[in-house]
Amino acid sequence: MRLDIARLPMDWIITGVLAIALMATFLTAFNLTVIKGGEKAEAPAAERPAPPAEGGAFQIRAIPTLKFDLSVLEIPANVDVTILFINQDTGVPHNFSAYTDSSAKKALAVGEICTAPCQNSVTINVAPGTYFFRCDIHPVQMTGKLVAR
Ligand SMILES: [Cu+2]
Repeated sequence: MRLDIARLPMDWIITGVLAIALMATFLTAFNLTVIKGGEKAEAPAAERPAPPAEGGAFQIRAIPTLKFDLSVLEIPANVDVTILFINQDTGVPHNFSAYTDSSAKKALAVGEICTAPCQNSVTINVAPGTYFFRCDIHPVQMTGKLVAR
């Protein structure tokens, strides 16, 4: 009788230890999966520049590779317009500059060149019309129309 009683808790202990070991294995595997998943999910977010401070801002992005996200940027005419330039073409320097036309001889605004991830802004005020914008570093690949109405 005593032996049986002494044996029963030993079985529980062994069972308990095995159960804990098994749970620990699962929890470790689960935690690793969660951490890996979290890293994967958060990596792009960390690379993403902060959103514009105020809503309704005019913005244009440089995106991979050597592209603007817009080929036409429409803005209101005869008011100060702030254009936020967001460079998301990681590791590549770009800027946003606006000119009266595609000869790019007369600048309306020349944005600061920055290497992604980065952002800056320019302010312009133009009469209604169709103008030209480009990245001054990549004047062949990165161009578009600036339309003021
Ligand atoms: Cu560029």
